[in-house]
Amino acid sequence: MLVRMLSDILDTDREVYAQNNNWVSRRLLARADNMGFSLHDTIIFAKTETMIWYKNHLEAVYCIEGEGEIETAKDGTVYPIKPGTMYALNDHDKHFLRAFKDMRLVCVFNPPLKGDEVHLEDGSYSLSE
Ligand code: 9YT
Repeated sequence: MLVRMLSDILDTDREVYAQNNNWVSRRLLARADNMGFSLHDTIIFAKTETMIWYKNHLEAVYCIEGEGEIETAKDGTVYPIKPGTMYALNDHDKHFLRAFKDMRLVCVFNPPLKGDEVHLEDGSYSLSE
């Protein structure tokens, strides 16, 4: 059984800031935990826009606080995000993520992140070696 508090991982190497400081991701479960997915408690900071294209991963996102939107790159469809919204990038969908207020998101990645990844320039995470 794994039991962890968010407070246990703050200020550790499981707390990872985006290089542009658009978000901070607290990796509650990572690859070494051998669950087959990683689980993150992520804050997207207000007034930011992030281009994301997880070519190597599937991600599901559940919003528990804040307000924002995603816009698909393929056809410009905009989906509002508020507490209770879930979206799943089941087609590796390239998109823009915007936060109007700080958004707190629970994120699940398959395959799991190693835990220290930040976005590459193309908006992806590399596949952990
Ligand atoms: C929703 C999203 O993908 N935000 C970027 C950070 C990422 N989810 C992470 O590593 O927690």
